[in-house]
Amino acid sequence: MGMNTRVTELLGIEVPIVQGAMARIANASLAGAVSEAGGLGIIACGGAPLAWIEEQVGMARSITSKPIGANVMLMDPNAGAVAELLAELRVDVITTGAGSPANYMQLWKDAGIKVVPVVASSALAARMERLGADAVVAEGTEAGGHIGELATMALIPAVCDAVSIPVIAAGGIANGRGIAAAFALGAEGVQIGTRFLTVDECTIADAYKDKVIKAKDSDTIVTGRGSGHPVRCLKNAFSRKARKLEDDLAANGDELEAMYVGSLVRAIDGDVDNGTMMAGQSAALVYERKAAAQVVAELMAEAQALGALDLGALAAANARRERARGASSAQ
Ligand code: TUI
Repeated sequence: MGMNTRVTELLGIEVPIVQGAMARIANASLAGAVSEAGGLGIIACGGAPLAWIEEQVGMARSITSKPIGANVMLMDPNAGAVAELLAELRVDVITTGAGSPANYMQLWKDAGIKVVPVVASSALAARMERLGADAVVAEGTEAGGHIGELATMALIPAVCDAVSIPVIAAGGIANGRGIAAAFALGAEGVQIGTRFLTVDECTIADAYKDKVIKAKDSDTIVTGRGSGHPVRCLKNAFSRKARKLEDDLAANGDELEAMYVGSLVRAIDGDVDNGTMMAGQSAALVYERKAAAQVVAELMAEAQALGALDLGALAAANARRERARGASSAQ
């Protein structure tokens, strides 16, 4: 099952699959299972108390001796304290989302941590490379949660052409076909969130998992575009109401703000009508509940069966791209 790319080498993992950080969802149970299966599990620190983060990192380390990552949500008012705690805990990898990690990059690098910012444009990817990022996750708008504008199909090759560090593709990938497609676009790894929502080790309520499994391709909605914080989640009474209220933000701002308080946790606890069920468009491709290790094995088997992971061919294609990039920037 093993398959080495610059991403597996950099992160010290066996298969080029990173588990997406899902706020209030991705805990030690999920991250430990994905890492133990050979991918990189990520503990999501967004909105979490420091004591919880420390506890979860410890628990993940008791589940697996393989590398473990953590994610810092940069819009979190507590991001600075989380950044320092993770440096002290010396997690193996830090990914960041929803902003620029410029202020923490040196702290983490000095702690020997691999830094992998999540970006939604080639401009930010190039900035992250200049700041010393070890790799980037390029996340298309198909993803769940807080999203950018560009679709994965256009974003991944643009980011690959803009940087020399390895690119991990995210947004809309939930099976081996998606992995093969991402590699064809130049990525050397994938980040997958939504597919891991329904695995046995993911501790969200069964009702939330059932909604992901039932979702079709048109069953996600983006709220918050008007306020500058677009978030993709499953359609339900709550997200439809939020979208309606957004039509008159000036009049409904306070009501919206009150609605959102605790809405992630409500969904996670099973209130699928009154909570925010973050999920990506790839929810349409999630059909069942099984163990994380089984999902990882299936993803790799399917990607390899597609013949798309011919590493010799991919290395040659990437070298050609790199030469073309050098030639064009020398002009
Ligand atoms: O961060 C994410 N996805 C997230 S964070 C999150 S937590 C949350 N909780 C409640 C309400 C809202 C959010 C849920 N999902 N993905 C990574 C990502 N980062 N996608 C897009 C970006 C991004 C966008 C703009 C990164 C940087 C950026 O601009 C940075 C700059 O300073 O130029």
